Amino acid sequence: MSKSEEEKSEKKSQTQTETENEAQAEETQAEAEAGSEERHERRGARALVEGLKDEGVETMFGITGGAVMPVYDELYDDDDIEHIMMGHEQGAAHAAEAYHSVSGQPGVCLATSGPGATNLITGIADASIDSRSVVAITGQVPTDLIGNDAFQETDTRGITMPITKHNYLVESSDEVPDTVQEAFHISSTGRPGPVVIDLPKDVSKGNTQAQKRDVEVEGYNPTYKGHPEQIKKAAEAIQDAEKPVIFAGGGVIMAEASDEIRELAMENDIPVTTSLQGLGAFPEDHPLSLGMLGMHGTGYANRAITESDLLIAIGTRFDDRATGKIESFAPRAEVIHVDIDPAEISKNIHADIPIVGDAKEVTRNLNDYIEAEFSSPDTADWLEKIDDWKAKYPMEYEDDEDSLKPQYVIEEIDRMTPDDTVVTTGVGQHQMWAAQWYTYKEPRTWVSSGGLGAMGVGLPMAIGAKYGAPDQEVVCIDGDGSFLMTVQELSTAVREELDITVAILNNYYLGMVRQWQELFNDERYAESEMEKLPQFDKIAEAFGAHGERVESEDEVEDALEAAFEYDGPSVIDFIIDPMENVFPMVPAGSGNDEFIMGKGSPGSRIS
Ligand SMILES: Cc1ncc(C[n+]2csc(CCOP(=O)(O)OP(=O)(O)O)c2C)c(N)n1
Repeated sequence: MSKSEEEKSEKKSQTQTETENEAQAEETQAEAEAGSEERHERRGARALVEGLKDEGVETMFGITGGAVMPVYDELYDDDDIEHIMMGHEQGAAHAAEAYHSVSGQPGVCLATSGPGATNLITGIADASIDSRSVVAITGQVPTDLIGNDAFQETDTRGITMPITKHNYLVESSDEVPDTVQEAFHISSTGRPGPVVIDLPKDVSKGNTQAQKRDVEVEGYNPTYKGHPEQIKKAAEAIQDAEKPVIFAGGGVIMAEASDEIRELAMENDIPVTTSLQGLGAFPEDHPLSLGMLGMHGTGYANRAITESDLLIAIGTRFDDRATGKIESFAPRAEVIHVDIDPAEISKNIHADIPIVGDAKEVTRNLNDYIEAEFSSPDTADWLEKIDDWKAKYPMEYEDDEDSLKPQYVIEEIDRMTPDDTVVTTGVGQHQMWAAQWYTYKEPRTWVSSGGLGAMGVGLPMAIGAKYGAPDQEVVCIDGDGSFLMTVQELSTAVREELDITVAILNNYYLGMVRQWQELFNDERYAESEMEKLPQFDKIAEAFGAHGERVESEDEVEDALEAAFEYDGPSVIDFIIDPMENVFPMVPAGSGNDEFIMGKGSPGSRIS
């Protein structure tokens, strides 16, 4: 053999060996993979729990039942996920919502088929309209019984279709890993929202070897970056404005954009108002804060909006409680609208400068543009005018000696709690007083049902909030009617030894309804009086919580101190003036410029 032939032959045998080695390696890997797949042969329910862990879930709220038992069976000896057994599935859904609101992480709730699933509905609808990331897992009857009116069967997918961002009926155990991954992805990205995973019992009991893959959801591609030309246009409009107002919605908080909003406001001397869900987006003790706008917003926020020439609306859907009569809302303003959900742009209020994108990213870019290429507007005269309105329409109430005023109780709670305290509420007058009289300074400190307005959310939300923010004080400011709707969750709080305080503003009325009846129905108090209410302090004690009843101002401080010091759930029943109303108020159907400051008050009408 010549030298070159020798070399060739050597090379050939080397290549052969390499190829053989590679083939063997591939075979070994394939065997290993097969082995690991075999090791990963598990029930659908196990695959679900593994998926939850992969998504970082540490806490979930729920109640067991027939169709979801395999999932609970998997949780039985799992140390990584803490499951909180609630008193009612509605409570589980609200707790999951609040968990997301305070922590920014998706909240997870779990229920059985049929009544378990339908009991989640209020919380799912609430999460949908208030844009909260909730993954609701429901058991379902076995696939071969679906459609047969089987025991505890409801069409969960059909029922939740209009109130979810997306929902799944999982048809085979092999689909479980991808479904979990997709569900969390869809729920927590873009505009947050609820996603339902409906899991038939045979699917959770059946075996699968399927592993999670990196899934891409076709057609789902939220836009985070705002269009640079639009952002430039916005920066220019801000520079030229004489009477600008920033309107921050809940989207600011969801997008963690509070710092950017503060910078935009403070660097350019622009006043800020918030929606109900935007409370905490901007510190309310700052001179540029106008507080909340809308039906029970401050007189000065509503006047400023009405006179403004540039409205910078960020992360808000222009709810009608915020806008009042659309034609009278910001009639003189050019509108910049930043929202991650393109469907919100020009839905209720026409946007002159629409920007689809993430509130944080867009506002940061906007700040950069203003700094680099534009200048700040001159708002000195505008701020002076606003100060005049602050003096003319102050937030005030009549503090008479004979009765306990709800506003006073809230001021005391405000004074006695740290800035990062989380406040949850039910729905009604107490909710509006809590919005008006507690000074929110930080994002993720206000949790309430804004869009759906669901009574009963306060206590379960306080429970969810405590898990989402375990080191923060949690206070639920509740109404007597709202508290009664989910009072059973006291058993959850006691069992879990949760350090939360419930302050009931008890007016022995469905107060907000009574207020409307007084003002607009000739004082015809149809079915709004709550005679013979149970004694809530005794109820608290019966559940094993700390309970107190307070009837006068001089007992307030001591009672609150005792509650905050008590290491576990406390309930204080504050017996308040039953005829107290929430003011200012924009009567339904009126423009925000038609607010009244009190009963019989002419209020403010801008000529
Ligand atoms: C689940 C539910 N049912 C009915 C209503 C209608 N509603 C709105 S406020 C309200 C009264 C609330 O009473 P309460 O909880 O005692 O609070 P208050 O207004 O007295 O502070 C009612 C019945 C609602 N918002 N939610």
